[in-house]
Amino acid sequence: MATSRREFLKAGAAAGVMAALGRAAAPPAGRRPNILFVFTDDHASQAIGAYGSRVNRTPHIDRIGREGAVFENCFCTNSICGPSRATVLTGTFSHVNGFLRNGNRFDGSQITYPKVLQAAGYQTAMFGKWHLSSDPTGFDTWTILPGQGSYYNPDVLSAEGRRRIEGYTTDIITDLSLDWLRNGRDPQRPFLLHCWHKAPHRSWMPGPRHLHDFTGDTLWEPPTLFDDYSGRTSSAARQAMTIANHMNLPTDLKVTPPLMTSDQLRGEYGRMTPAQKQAWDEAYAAENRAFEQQALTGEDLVRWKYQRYMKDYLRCIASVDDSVGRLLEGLDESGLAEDTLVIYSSDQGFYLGEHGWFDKRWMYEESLRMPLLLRWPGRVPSGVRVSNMVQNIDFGPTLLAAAGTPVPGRMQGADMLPLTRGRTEGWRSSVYYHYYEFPGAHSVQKHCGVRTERYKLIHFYPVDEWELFDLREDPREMRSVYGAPEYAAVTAELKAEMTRLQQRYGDDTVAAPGQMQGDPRALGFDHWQNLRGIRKTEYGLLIQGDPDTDGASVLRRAQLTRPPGAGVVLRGRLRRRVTEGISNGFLAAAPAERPGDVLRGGVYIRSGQYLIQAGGTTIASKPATFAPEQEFRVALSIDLQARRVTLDVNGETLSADLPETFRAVGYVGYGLNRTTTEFSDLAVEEL
Ligand code: SGN
Ligand code: CA
Repeated sequence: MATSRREFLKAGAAAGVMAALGRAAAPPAGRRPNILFVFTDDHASQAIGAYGSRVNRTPHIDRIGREGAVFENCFCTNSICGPSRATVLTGTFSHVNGFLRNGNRFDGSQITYPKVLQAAGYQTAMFGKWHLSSDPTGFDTWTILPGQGSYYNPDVLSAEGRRRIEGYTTDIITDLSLDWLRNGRDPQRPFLLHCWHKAPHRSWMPGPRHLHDFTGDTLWEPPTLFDDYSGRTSSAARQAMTIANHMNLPTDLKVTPPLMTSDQLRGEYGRMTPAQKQAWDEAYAAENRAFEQQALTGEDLVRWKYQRYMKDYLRCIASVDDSVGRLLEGLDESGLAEDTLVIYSSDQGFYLGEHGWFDKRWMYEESLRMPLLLRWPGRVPSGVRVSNMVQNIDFGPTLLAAAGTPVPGRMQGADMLPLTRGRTEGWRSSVYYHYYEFPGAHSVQKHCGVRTERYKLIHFYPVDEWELFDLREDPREMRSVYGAPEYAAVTAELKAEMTRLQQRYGDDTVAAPGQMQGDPRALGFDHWQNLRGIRKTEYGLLIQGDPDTDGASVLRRAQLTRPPGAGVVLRGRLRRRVTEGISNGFLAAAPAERPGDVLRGGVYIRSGQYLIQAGGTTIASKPATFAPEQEFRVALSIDLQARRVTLDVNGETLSADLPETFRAVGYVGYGLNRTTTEFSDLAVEEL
């Protein structure tokens, strides 16, 4: 049962061999290959024919694998958009390239594989979703979507500025790519062409050609659609990505009476031409009417949402598959196919209802896994399936090795191409993962972990929760065996392996839970995040937040007498403990199912404001002046009937609408950002 000691020793020795593999690749015999890299956003391998999809067909994407290689175990290092892209470009883990979470700004001065190719004489072009905040570097030509971009009639950015292009974005990115391929480049030099799609990202808006695909079908349902998260840590249960509770009807599910005219859709729907709107409304009208009449509840409603979600997601993929078809045909027609390495991948995987979820972020299989198909005629055998574990750190080194260009020593991955010829000697036998974006969209706790062929160990380190999965016995990861005596030896080996990988890759960004002073449990708290310390004082509690991350909170169950109740008023006092730097403090509450979705109100001294925040976003604020030493009397009223939240600090009040998802007070407590604050005891009055 236990992974042998030898496997781990082999993994240790592999480091040197892998580095050699990556760096010693001989320049290819003939011409340097062109590279066409089609990258999508959130395309799960469960929705690709070549990976055994049970829900759709992708003949053109599959063709890449049939004429080349399918990598069955390609894993993301940090399964979220910007970080994955930064890793692909630089061949490094997030802690090395500095892009830890969406919203960071990519440092474009660092070395990337397009820059190396450009310096080696390649023409380089980038079209589509970039999502790294800073402008692309290393490309002769680029046209990108701003931020997440739009599905219809998108604005695009290039070195010349911003413009709007009419049409469906997946088709537009394909057109831009084909146009450059046919007319934009110098045919004498090899090229790198990035065709990086926005699709099939949320909110899954199909293009006009595929609006009616799957209508009337009933798609296969994953067996874990109604997962209740027992058998795993509280971190798994405390997310905000369920189809049941976190998908919204107007934008995600395209249901809102009257049809699509709601405010929430004004952004995307408002961009459409009258003809596009008409096609859109016609596609959804009949099913939406039927849905409204049925008034579904409970599991039936979840099933309906799943079907609608999946159909839209797969319709977006149908356009992506069309795109791949057109690009491959473009290569065939121009006689370039033989000399071109084609790679298809997506920035991470995605949940297609598994565990009841959509979205990604977790180290669990569906989001960890990236699709990866690669065709290089004459150099990669056709129809080969590679089962070795590769990662997105390997993309850059592989493409550079294919071009016969030296791989910069900073890159942490290795050339994957020898694997397609069965040369697997010395390849890694474990992969490392680290996710940082918490608090953040979908409330997935920070975690790091290690995966071997058979096991996966995950550490939700800010809350010191562990999970261990035996993937052979439990491939769906429904039951953590962490702590089971028969897995003690495996656990010890995996922990040692994780430390070894952290040292090897230089990851010192994991905040040791041991750094936390005091025990929130002993003080009656049930949930906390980004906390560094807590202890009792004469005044009440001295609480220290993680100095590197916003959004510390420490909460206890509300235990109200009149559930679900009309609401609460929280009353407490707080005072500054530090006289320098950021200093702040909030009273906080959270819904029962999602203690990570904190609603809080209080003082923020650095910005000179009283604030109400929901999930880290400010929803009401008022300027204030603060004395160096000051005490604040704070009352936070959450009125579930009037749907208002009101803050009173020393008699100054401000208020805002309650976020739509806040339906019952499950937790109450304190919040702060990167500082140490002293709070009095909390009084909770029921409305
Ligand atoms: C948006 C989405 C989230 C998604 C993130 C990150 N919400 O915020 O569901 O997790 O992007 O996606 S949405 O309502 O705006 O669609 S990523 O692919 O860019 O990392
Ligand atoms: Ca993504």
